[in-house]
Amino acid sequence: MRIVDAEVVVTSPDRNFVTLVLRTDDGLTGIGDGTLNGRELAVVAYLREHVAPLLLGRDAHRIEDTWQLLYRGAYWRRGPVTMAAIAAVDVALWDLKAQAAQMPLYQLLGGASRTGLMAYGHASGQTLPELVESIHARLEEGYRSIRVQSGVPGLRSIYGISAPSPAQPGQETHPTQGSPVARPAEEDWDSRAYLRHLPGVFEAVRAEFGPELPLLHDVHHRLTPVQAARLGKDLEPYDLFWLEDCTPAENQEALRLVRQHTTTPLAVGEVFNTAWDYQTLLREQLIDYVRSAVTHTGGISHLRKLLDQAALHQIRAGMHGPTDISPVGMAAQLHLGLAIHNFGIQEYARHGALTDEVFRQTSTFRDGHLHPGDEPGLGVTLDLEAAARHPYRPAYLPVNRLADQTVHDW
Ligand code: GCO
Ligand code: MG
Repeated sequence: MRIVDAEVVVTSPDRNFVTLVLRTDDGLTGIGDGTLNGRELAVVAYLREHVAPLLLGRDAHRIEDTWQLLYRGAYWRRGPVTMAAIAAVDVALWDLKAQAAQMPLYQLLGGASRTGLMAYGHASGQTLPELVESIHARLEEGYRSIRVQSGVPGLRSIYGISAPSPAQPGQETHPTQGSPVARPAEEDWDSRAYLRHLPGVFEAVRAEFGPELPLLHDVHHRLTPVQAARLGKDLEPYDLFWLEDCTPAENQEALRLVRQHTTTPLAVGEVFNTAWDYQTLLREQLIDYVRSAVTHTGGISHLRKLLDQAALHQIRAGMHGPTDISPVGMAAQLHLGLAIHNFGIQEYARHGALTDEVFRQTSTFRDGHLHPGDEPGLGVTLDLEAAARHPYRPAYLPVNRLADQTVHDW
């Protein structure tokens, strides 16, 4: 099974996606997601210019060897662009191998460890009644676990929610794209106002929905360790499933302080891209859930190693799954999550109808649980004609500022 073609497809049905398409001499096509929200074209160039030429003529069965070749062979290690590009290759190779074996991919990863993957959806509201309505809407869609994000009095936006802010056209022209330069939307932030407001939100949500419903919350890297410790303590009465990214996680040691002060479970790592980023967190048992996505962590091969290491510490997978993970990346993590023992929960934000036209999927969502389906491979096909109808659109993630205009973590 030799690789004869490596094509990088950029499409923007509801948002931008980068997909690697590998074709083999025996007529199979495998796909992998390399989408890096807001920096998509960096991965495209990395794949097209530096990776695709190395793949031509290689044996597509040699997944681990290809991974090591791309990782060690580059000399320069880690980083979101490199690891997203390697992920796209890795997932496309697993897709090919599973198609060649005529098995759904989860069978090659050890077979199913459960009947389906518990998924959580996003609810948010500027005010409490809007939030309650949003939770009801998710429950009606079939979700059985909910991430709760709330507006904060005095702040303009509900922070950290996944809908991309529309690009703000600037005056200048982009040097290579010829179109007006896109500008990131600006949001505002006040940690003290947030810390005062949030416990009351969870108190009201628990009063409305009762003790059973698993509730999650994402702090989006905004607090200092001591602030995060206080928030974790304040939220203990409301029994959160997890508190996510309470501090900027690249400072792994910060989680020690948080951990010493609260029993609220902690989830970290959507912005990490290798297992090495978790060494202190795992060894010292500072977190409860690993947030890494297949797409941002070097693919199934590398994330599997990280999750197996996490399993030794009773730390479970809570893989990142907003809409910037494409249906291809999501399918990869559904197969992985079905197979591993230490699966915890899967984030699941539904894509729009246009995305579903471009990426045909076999996965199902029933009674709060996802399943990747039983077609050979990943179970996702990319419709190249549909993809071509939606060209790349420049877009940035928002940036965030304090009242005095200091840039803060978004
Ligand atoms: C989440 C995330 C996302 C990110 C997004 C950035 O937990 O779902 O925080 O919503 O903001 O992936 O691209
Ligand atoms: Mg998050």
